[in-house]
Amino acid sequence: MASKEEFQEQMKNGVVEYEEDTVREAAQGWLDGGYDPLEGIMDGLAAGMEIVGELYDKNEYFVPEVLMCADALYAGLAILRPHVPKKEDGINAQVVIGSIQGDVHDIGKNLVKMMFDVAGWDVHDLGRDVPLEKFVEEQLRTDSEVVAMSAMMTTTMLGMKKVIKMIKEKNPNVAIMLGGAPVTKDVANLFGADGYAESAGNAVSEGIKMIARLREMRNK
Ligand code: B12
Repeated sequence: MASKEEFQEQMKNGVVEYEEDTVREAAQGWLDGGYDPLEGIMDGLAAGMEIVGELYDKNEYFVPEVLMCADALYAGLAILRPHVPKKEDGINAQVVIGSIQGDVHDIGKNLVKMMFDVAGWDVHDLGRDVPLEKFVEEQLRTDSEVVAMSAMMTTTMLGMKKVIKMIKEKNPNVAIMLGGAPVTKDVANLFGADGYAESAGNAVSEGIKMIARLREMRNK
């Protein structure tokens, strides 16, 4: 049987080389070896997608290759994701999440969604290319305290500012979190968001901080 490092490399390279079967086998081997599924997702699958991003930036990969890489990543995710344990001491909270209108990038959003999910939050996932008003409607429908939006393009990112304005007008007691490659803490502040996280790894802790501030304000 391959070692932990070997399985991790196979997942990473399998995503880069868009070899779905290799990724599936390595993900299964990772599970059979008793290794942490979340670590496999982040350090194997997502790490592979980072390399894909670099290849795309260097014009070595184009959209068709990248799409196949995304498929390979999702094939591995389908195997590992059901085995990520839910935290028992999760807080009682709801989040609406989606990739903003015009943006079909959803890999990062789905990783963030997974982190909220395993942390015990109720997650209302609107998917990708979500019309701006849909975020407002879903927040009102579910009465969620947090709305999390993802944008991967500088053009689509601007839609988030509009959503923040629309939500705050209807309901000021909502904490809005932004993320995605072109978004920075400064952009989030400028747009009037309440929170920002650079990666899926710290999205939940940022969400918890926002909720604590919100509940404190409500109790004043
Ligand atoms: C994969 C990919 C695609 C895939 C998407 C598949 C899918 N299902 O998602 C496909 C091939 C469809 C695609 C299409 C396009 N793409 Co593209 N794509 C990428 C690529 C290579 C990787 C993105 C990715 O998945 N990264 C891996 C994940 C794990 O990382 P992540 O998304 O950054 O997410 C992490 C954090 O950002 C954060 N995060 C993300 N969302 C959120 C949300 C919240 C709330 C929080 C807290 C955190 C958070 O947490 C995540 C995990 O840690 C990037 C290049 C890059 N370097 O980013 C280009 C990139 C995003 N694409 C780009 C472009 C231009 C396009 C196209 C216009 C290309 C074209 N000519 O058609 C189309 C646009 C389609 C559209 N309308 O959306 C540009 C955007 C440029 C810009 N700044 O505006 C990039 C940056 C490439 C480049 N350098 O030019 N793309």
